[in-house]
Parts: sequence; C-alpha cells; structure tokens
Amino acid sequence: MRTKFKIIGHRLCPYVQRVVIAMLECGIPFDRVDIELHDKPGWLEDVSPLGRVPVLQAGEDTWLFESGSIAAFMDRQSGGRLMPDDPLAYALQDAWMRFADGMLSLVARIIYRDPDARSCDASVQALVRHLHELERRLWPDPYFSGSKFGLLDAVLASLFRSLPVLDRVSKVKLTANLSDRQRDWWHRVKDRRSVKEAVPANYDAAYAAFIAARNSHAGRILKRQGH
Ligand SMILES: N[C@@H](CCC(=O)N[C@@H](CS)C(=O)NCC(=O)O)C(=O)O
Repeated sequence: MRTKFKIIGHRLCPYVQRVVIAMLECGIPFDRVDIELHDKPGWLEDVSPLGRVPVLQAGEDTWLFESGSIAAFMDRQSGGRLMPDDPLAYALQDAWMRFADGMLSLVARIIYRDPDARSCDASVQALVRHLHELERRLWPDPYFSGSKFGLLDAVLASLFRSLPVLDRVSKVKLTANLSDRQRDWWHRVKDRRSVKEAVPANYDAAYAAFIAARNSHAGRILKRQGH
C-alpha cells in the first residue's frame, strides 16, 4: 500500500494553500505538517532543494517540490478534475497560473522587502495593474477555470484572500480595484470547504501578525496598528 501523502507547509503560505485546496478538491487524504519559516527544521534542506514549502512526501524516499508541480500531480492522480483535458485550454490555464504567480511574487515583495511607502505603493499599484489586466482578458464564468472550480481558482483564491490585509499597508486599495465580476467570484469561492480549510479560521489576524513581524514598510505599518 502507498504511504499516505504528507505535505510540509506553513499555515499561511499561498503556495501551500493551492496544494491543500487541490488535494481537498480531489478527495485525496493527506497529513499536513506546518513549520515555522523563521525556525525551519534541519531536515527541510534534505527534502526541498531551496528549503521552501510546500514539499510533498509522495513515497518513503520521494519528495516533490514546487506547488504548481505538486498540484498538477494531484490533479492527474485523481483523474484530472481541476485542469482541462484539451491541450490548448490546459496551456491557457497554466499560463494564467503563472500570471497569478507573478502577483504572488509582488505580494512577497510587499511583505518582506519593500522598505518604504513609495516602493510599497509601487508594488501595490503593480498588483492593481495585474487585476485590471486579468479583468480585461479573463473573467469567471462562473469560475476562472470555466464551468468547474479548477486549479486557477485555487491559486487566485490564495491571492484574493490576502487583499483586505494588504489594503491596510498602502494608500492604494486593492479591494476597491476589484471588478464586480471578480468580487462576485470571490464571494462565491471564499466559503468553499477546500478554500476555507486551507488556512486557519483567524487568517486575517494571523496574516497581519505574520507581516507585522517583518522588517518591511508593511511590517512596520501593521505593527504600529497593533496588527
Ligand atoms: N515557487 C515555489 C515558492 C514557494 C515559496 O516561496 N514558499 C515560501 C513560503 S510562502 C518559503 O518556503 N519561503 C522560505 C524561503 O524561501 O526560505 C512554489 O510554488 O512552491
């Protein structure tokens, strides 16, 4: 019998969320072990080339890294519920997931690196441009993945969830820049069981506290606000 999958993650990480959402959607049983990023266990480097999460234990000595690869593996494992069969439709979804990954990199810049209000606002503004571009080219019908909830929805859910907290660190407001269609989609998706269960119930407070512990402009703002 195959050993049960084990996912090593972090309770708030967006990349971990997409994997957990995919596994829950596909009905694949798994164990989840969350680590602290500031105090990583020594063995993480042995199983994850860059010491990052998520990493999935797929067999006794087989570890898979990169959230996109893990989620795609889970999807194939369960017969392809979350990605289209058609090769072109598949490639398009994949391309939009990479676009969304670019947005997550901007979020990481805001959280960890932007040192002052000017650079933080510039990153938030870049996120707004991405949201507008998404709205111009792809809209949910009723999901971003099409008629069924898919991997692209999982990736965007991990991003949309963070927007209200990010609104607190810049004068540029992300939630005010969502289109009605994007807002309706999030309203529909946020209470989905897989999406809810991918993070702790107190996500907003925990995420704000996580950012407040970083030495960035966003961190200092949230610390000053008492998270
Ligand atoms: N491209 C990777 C990104 C994973 C990633 O950056 N994870 C963060 C947590 S959200 C991490 O492990 N950071 C710790 C580090 O980089 O040392 C993926 O999709 O899995």
